[in-house]
Amino acid sequence: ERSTKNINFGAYHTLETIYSWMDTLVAQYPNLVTKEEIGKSYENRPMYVLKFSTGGANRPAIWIDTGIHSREWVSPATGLWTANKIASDFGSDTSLTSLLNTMDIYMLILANPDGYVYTHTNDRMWRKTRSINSGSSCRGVDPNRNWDAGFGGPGASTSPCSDSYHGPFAHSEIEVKNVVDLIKSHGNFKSFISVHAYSQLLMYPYGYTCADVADKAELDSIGREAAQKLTSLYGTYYKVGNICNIIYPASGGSIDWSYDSGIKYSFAFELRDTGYYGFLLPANQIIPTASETWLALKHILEYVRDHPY
Ligand code: PAY
Ligand code: ZN
Repeated sequence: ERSTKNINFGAYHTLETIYSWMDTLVAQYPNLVTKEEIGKSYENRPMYVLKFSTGGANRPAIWIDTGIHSREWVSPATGLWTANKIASDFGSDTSLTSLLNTMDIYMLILANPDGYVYTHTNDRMWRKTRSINSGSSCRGVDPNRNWDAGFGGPGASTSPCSDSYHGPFAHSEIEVKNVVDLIKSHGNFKSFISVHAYSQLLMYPYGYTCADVADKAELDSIGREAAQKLTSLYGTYYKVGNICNIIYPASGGSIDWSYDSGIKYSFAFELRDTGYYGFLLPANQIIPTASETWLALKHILEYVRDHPY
């Protein structure tokens, strides 16, 4: 497009356009939004988080990442819309405003920048990172099997050619390590939300085991209420449950790691659809997807705000 000022939220964009739009957002809302580089990707691209903060020092915070799997394009597209929504509603939406008066929100919109670029240039169906695997001609590690949470367990592959390859060791992927380092050094995250597509699910831990988490009852009820709000907009049906039971066992996932690191309100979304278009969700569904998802996100955010721990 001619200008990122007029970015079309109803279209899919390249990494370059998304990164330059971030600067536009920061310029438009300098008292709320900053852009911070959390490190570089394997191929040396910067990884940026958008931080929404009204001040304070190390306030309790909410983490939202999109695009960890590069082919799931509606995820970062929803992230863009959501970042703009948070910035533009601040000051007028009383609930969001009260939240931002006591908490910060961090959004990592492109959690797998190398993979994202590769889906634009070479292979639309690329899921993993782009790191070189020693002893194999197959590249990439599944960045949602690489976290130090049941690493190497069920639902992860030992084969570098697999789409669910867990990698040589936990946090081997610099993209994962950058997030782990930020979350640990910050030390005050209360919620961790990872956004994938597709399947229309709202999930909580665990994926590495089908055993219940200690907070299952609470997470399940938050998830159900959030999904109900999502459905209220257009009738989109979501299932709610723990990863292992409602999709499949999957070890080394991000929200299992965050939960086991003490971040109780850990959730993962699988956005639209249920497989008709799958990863190739038409762009005219981006804004409806983001709009309905926002209702669920807002419910989680408000719950976290109202239940300090
Ligand atoms: O945290 O979302 C989670 C765990 C389950 C996902 C995973 O395999 O990492 C589910 C898949 C995903 O979003 O990556 C589902 C999609 C449709 C796929 O690639 O199979
Ligand atoms: Zn995914």
